[in-house]
Amino acid sequence: MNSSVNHPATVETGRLLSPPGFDVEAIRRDFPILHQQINGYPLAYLDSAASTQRPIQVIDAISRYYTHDHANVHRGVHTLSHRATDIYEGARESVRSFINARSTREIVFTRGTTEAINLVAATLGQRLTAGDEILISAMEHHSNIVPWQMLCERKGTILRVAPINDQGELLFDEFEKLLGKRTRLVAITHVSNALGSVNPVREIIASAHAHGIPVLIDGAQAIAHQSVDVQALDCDFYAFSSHKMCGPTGIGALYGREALLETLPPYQGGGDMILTVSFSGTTYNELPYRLEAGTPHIAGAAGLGAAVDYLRQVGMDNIASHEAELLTYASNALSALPGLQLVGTAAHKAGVVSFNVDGIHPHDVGTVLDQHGVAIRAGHHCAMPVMERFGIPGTARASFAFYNTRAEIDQMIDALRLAIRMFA
Ligand code: 7TS
Repeated sequence: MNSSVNHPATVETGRLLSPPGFDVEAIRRDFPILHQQINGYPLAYLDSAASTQRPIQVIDAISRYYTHDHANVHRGVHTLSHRATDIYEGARESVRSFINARSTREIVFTRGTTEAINLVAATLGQRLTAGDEILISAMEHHSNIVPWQMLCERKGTILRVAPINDQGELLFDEFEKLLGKRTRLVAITHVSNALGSVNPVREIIASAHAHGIPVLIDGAQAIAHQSVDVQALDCDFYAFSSHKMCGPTGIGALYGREALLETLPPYQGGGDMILTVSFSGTTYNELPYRLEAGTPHIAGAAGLGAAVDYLRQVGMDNIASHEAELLTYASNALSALPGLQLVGTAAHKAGVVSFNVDGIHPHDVGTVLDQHGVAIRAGHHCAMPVMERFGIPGTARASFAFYNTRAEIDQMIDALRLAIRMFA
């Protein structure tokens, strides 16, 4: 591993006050994609909430897997199949340890957060009946809304939505009032992708558990930005995507408490999820394989394992403090611009800043920024109910990762000043 992440913080990067032991320039050297010009400007990649970039260690792990080790898993007697199985199961162990799950039986590989939530809706959902309730919040991504709406259509279950305030914070009292006798699951995001709000997930889980209700946490926007300990949280399910944590696309995981996963019926049928098949009946495999039908994304797992190793080397606490610093810097600089409103001003926020500029459509903001090398996302961010709550069609959104710098935020602010002058 040619990692440069263990270097002491000898470089004071711009005016960035990096945490001790954290050298952002050394980290950036691990990310080949960051070193390019876009429209004549250095790329400022401020769209990590949509997808993070990958360090060379992850790219190399995937390339090494396909160059030396590829075969199908869990079935071969030959050497390559054993190697591929070791890599795939090794990644499961890395993920287990990263989130401090008790056992690898609790780590189910999926295509990502979306599939992880759909898996729970399709399996746990089978035993729900008309009138049972699922409780979500008003700040969910479509992935944590639509699977439940589809379940409601199939089963006659009812979707309850805990409201948020004008800052984009969950109204905890209102949430608690909605925990009822028919609530069968709370499904709530750890961090809002559109607003950046960090939910008080420990309190949410404790409160739901006091009523005997299991909790699914959508961890898509949290997993790469703070340390996550599923045992300390005491959650029942935790869903996340590899591509939002420096790993490849097309893979992610569902953590599930083993005792609860054991009660779930199979999700999809096919190879790997069975022990025996005959026309007189089929027996299912043990966890987690029972919930992973078919040939999995083995190369994806190789990359995800490398991504987890990389994040651990950088250190989740370093990542959280560096990003908190960027968030404060960006929020202050944006608030000082004329006609700019921040959308989402929760007291506890992650590295996401959503905003609107008077008289400029968010898509035009995005286009002008792209002309200046700055990548942000514009639109509803797959959270249309959030936009409806704030009475806006969309926002411009900058989102940060540990490889971002203050200089990139300055580049965005300069381009925004220009946009404001252009559209004035
Ligand atoms: N949940 C949250 C909170 C998200 O932010 C996203 C993706 C998902 C679920 C779905 O993840 P997937 O990997 O299964 O697609 N969020 C975003 C975003 O903010 N911009 O692009 C994708």
